[in-house]
Amino acid sequence: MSKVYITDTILRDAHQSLIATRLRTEDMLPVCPQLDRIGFWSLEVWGGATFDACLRFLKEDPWERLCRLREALPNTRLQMLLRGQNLLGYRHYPDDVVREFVRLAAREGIDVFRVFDALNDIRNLKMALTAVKEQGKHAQGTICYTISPVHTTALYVKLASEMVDMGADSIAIKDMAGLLTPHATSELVRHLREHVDVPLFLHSHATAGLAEMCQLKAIEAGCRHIDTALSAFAGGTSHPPTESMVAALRGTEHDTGLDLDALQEVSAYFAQVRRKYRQFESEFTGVDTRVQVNQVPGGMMSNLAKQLEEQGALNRIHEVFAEIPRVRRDLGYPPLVTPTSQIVGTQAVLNVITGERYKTITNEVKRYLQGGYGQPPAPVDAELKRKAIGHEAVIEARPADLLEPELDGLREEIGDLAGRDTDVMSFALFPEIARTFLEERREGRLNPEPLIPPSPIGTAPCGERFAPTEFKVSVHGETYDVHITGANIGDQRHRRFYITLDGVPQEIDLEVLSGYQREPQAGQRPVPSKPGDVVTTMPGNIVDILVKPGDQVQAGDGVLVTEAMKMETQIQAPIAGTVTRIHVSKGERVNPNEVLLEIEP
Ligand code: PYR
Repeated sequence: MSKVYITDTILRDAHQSLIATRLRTEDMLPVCPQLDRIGFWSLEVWGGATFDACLRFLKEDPWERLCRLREALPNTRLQMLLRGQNLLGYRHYPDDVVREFVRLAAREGIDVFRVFDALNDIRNLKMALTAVKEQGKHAQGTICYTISPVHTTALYVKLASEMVDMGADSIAIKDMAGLLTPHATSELVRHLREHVDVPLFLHSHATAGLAEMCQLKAIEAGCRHIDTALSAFAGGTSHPPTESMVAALRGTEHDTGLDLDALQEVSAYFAQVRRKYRQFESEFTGVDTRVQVNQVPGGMMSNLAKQLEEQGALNRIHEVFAEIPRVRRDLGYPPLVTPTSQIVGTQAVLNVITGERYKTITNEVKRYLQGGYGQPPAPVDAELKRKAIGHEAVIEARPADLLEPELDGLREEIGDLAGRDTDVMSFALFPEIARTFLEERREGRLNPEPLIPPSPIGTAPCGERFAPTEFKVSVHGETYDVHITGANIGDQRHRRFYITLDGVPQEIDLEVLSGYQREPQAGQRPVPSKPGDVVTTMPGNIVDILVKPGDQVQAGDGVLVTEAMKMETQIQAPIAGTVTRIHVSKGERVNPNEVLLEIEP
């Protein structure tokens, strides 16, 4: 017998891939006793984007989630996805933060740490893998699978061998976009088995409709561990259905031994639960074979659609799909996975909507070109590099070697607001979001974004009346299907509406200007009219203001930093002169076609 073992992703990657990471702990806990009896090799329950989503949207303490899952699943290994030196964020953290994070995650219940680096730069895995071993937990090294002229089977074998030398207890093949084909899987698994002597795990998203075939081929080639998702949250940008793989292997030498009836019962529970989250369903999460051509992973497609829609440029999405492989080539073929998927995707959007490639270059692309994320897999485009960072020296060292320890300073900075060591860690990972979370928690006003009740319109109990929530809206000759899926009345003046626009989830923030007693306000920002008016190309938030009134600037000097879709862009002075007026403050929302700052020649 060569039994196959299942890691089910229902509590992490499956909902991250299908409903924007919104599954709440309250919907996980009731079914945990049944999940715990199934006999999975592990359950992936934590990490990836769940930490950010808990703090940002669900207003849950991610550490408390882990602790409660640990209690509810005493007999099952709990697994997490860790982005190497990026932990669960989008930048490199210093080693003291990485080590402490792993210690806390192990203490709170994680048994298996799957550790990856978006560039497959194994220097970025070393600290995390070492820290996992220090805690006596299972350290899984990860190959991010992609296709390019430099990504060969030999390279993957070399990476895997180096990870094993670093102490990895197993190796995962992470096919985040669903690029593997059955033949390529066979070959890769066969070579890895020949050269590395630890268990192999296959994690392949079903985006291209090939993942079940790849899993079967992997199993035939000697892989004994596959990632699946209970069928209620399977398929498309998620994973192959657990029940289908269990059925496919039943009665063979690879029988998983799992009880199909029990699996189906748990899956039925999740099918009901999924209805509650329908506002987060997206038309971009089904099977999409385009990924085999453009390599854009499913999760990234919906992000791109959102970015473009904010620009009123959704009709240009195909130009962006074509631009992504070009940006990826310019950047030396990084695999597209957090954070490189956001880095490449946002730059491709900018290249399309500004009408000129690299007219605006995000800070993350600059940092990437400076070596701030590690070594790109292949040489980057020399002209782009010159344009983005001039003759600045490129970091050759492991990026985190240049980072000073942060933890003591952060502990002091957050002070009493952190009730426990895990709060300090949340603050270390996401300073702004965690601070807001901790303040709201202290003030007893943690409000998760609302879910609309599942009852369809018109079936409300007698006497209740609902305002209409579905519309066709025509603007400038374009017609859109708008569905209001939820609302959050923050205070009298600020309201947030959750809608879908042609099926894509969106948020709208409204400030009520009439019928409301307003504080006296500064005037609205002016419309640009002169060469020294500084504007943004993308809607976003002000992260930093680099100048003050009276400062002298040269054309090209950075004056503001904005953030859109988690990527920062430095806005430069269009002319040389004196900064005369600043119309923004940190944290404010800004849009194109308004003056953020004025420079007089
Ligand atoms: C994450 O980093 O969140 C992935 O799922 C790859």
